[in-house]
Amino acid sequence: SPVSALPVSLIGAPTDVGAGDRGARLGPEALRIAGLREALHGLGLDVADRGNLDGPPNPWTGPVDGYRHLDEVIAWNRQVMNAVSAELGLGRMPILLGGDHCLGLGSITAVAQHCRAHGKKLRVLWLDAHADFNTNDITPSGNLHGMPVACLIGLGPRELTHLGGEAPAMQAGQMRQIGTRSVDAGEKQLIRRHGLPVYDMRRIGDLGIKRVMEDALADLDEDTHLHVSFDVDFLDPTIAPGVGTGVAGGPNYREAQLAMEMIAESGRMGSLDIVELNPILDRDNATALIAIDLVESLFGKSTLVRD
Ligand code: B3U
Ligand code: MN
Ligand code: MN
Repeated sequence: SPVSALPVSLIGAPTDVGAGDRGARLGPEALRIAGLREALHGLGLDVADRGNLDGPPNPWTGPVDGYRHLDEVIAWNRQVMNAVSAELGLGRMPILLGGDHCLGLGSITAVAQHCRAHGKKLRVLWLDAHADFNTNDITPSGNLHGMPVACLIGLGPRELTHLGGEAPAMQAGQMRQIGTRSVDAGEKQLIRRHGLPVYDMRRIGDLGIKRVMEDALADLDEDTHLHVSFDVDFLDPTIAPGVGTGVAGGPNYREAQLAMEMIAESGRMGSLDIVELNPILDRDNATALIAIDLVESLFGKSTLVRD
């Protein structure tokens, strides 16, 4: 039985303007073909597919001032922010189908605005191999999918930090990063300076995924909106090869599934991103299928024999 009573809305954002590889623009269709809507419907949820947003094509040019495709990233994030806002306004749970992870900025900016307007607390779970906490002076690539977390806490170009009008959209302390294992040198310093809470793979090894998720989900109450930003490269690449920047040493199937089950049991998830799926690099859409399987767990599919 589904944990969420909220109806859900799928929003496709077919772009890879923030990524270093092309192919994440095909993510929304791969998730649809693998049966995302049907899977959620099968859990008893009311699911509407809003189709795909429209935005500029990927110009595939180099970085300017440390940013690749900044204008295009701004345009796509505006579209995403408006679409996510509209669904939240209708009392529905937006599920953003990326697209690369630069879109987490638009999605979470909308969620943070919604929380401010309704006096809700915000907690963001960032499930990702990467911290996505770079800025233009420290990025090794100029790719904006490596920068959305920095933009969310007010570090970045004004058009992105102020996407929702005010900046910052959120505080570092409202986020919990989980599964982190690839962080650039400058990014590490910035994480320390801003006190960004990170449960990296070493910590998952030390404590186990259960303790880590208990910590990351601690002190949620009925006034908390939980946003889950699921970068598919969170998963170990042996089970999820269809991503542009896979990093060895990630959560295995059962660890990821338990994390999702515990999020479902918190009962607080109000919005979700599924990003960085790259079908061009996948085998037989296997990564889309595993992502959907884990999203079912996020929505309450249980492995308990007696529940
Ligand atoms: N930290 C690197 C690599 C990266 C970040 N996010 C992804 N890759 N997917 C960068 O380019 O910022
Ligand atoms: Mn990411
Ligand atoms: Mn990543």
